Amino acid sequence: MEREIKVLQEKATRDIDGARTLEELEEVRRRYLGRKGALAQFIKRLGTAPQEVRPLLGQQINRLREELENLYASRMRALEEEALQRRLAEETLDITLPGRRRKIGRLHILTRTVREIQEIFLRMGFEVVEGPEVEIELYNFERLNVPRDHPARDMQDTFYLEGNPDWLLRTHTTAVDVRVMEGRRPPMRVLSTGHCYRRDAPDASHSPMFHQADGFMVGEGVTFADLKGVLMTFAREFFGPQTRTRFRPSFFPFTEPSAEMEISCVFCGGKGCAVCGNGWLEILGCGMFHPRVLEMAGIDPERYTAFAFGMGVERPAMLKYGIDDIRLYFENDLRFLEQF
Ligand code: 2NL
Repeated sequence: MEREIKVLQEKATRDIDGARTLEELEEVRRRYLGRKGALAQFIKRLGTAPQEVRPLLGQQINRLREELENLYASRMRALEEEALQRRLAEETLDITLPGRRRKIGRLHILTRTVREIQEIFLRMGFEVVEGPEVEIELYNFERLNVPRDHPARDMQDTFYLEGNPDWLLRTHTTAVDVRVMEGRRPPMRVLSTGHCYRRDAPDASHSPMFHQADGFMVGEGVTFADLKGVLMTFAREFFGPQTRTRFRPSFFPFTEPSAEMEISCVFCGGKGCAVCGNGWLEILGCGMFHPRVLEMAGIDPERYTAFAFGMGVERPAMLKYGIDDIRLYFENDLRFLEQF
């Protein structure tokens, strides 16, 4: 039996040291130190041993139990420490790491351009207004002297809403100007800005939704010279003081005379290049109110005169920032948007 105790000691020691987890260690403990374990079996068998060796064997068994219990306890501590270290390594919270930076947004370049245009006109005494994007023919066309058979009023060119044949998406913010005039007496200096819609297939220079700034000034003695002064000032404020302007005759149903304002090319300075061709870039349409437009607005054309202008926002911004495709504005690609 002494020999067996020796074998058991070696085996138990090897098993305790070899336990890889707390579960394995518990299993080993039950096998040797448990109520039905190997040591308990020895105690039971002690009764069958010769009387004279019993005390010695009992002593050896007790010593072995003590030794194994100590071994068990220290292995347990080692495994617990190991588990703790593993958790600490896995669940570590490194407070020296820099925080995750929250991306800061910005206003869209077109929103900023609209605001810049608004500020230039505000400095010249204009007030800034906005109005509905769904309009009726009265404000979008009729009051502007656009004839019923004009191509702009065709389904091909304008978005009409289902359900009511009179409703449409405004094709210019000029409609807002008309609304403003309806409820007021001159003098007035007003700029309207916002989205407009036209049935265009998108390409590098067309978008079915775009932005406009449209303005007018009504008063006694307002002349084409006032128009030129205001619009030349705008051009220099927006494109820079080196900018030259010129006015070429044009036609709009709501103004007479009508003109287009051109600026010296922002790329070549007016010498002529691939963008401008002849050195000039068309920026906006303008003119003196047609007397019928004043009359329909309830303003006496014998007493008052007015000038007006309308411009897109996308194209001037493309020229100013060197953007070569209008679709870039609306694709929402951050690589584009973040440049401004
Ligand atoms: C263009 C041309 C224009 C106007 C807009 C206007 C406003 C009123 C009365 C008369 Cl209330 N006219 N606005 C005048 C001439 C031209 O826009 O090419 N826009 C992009």
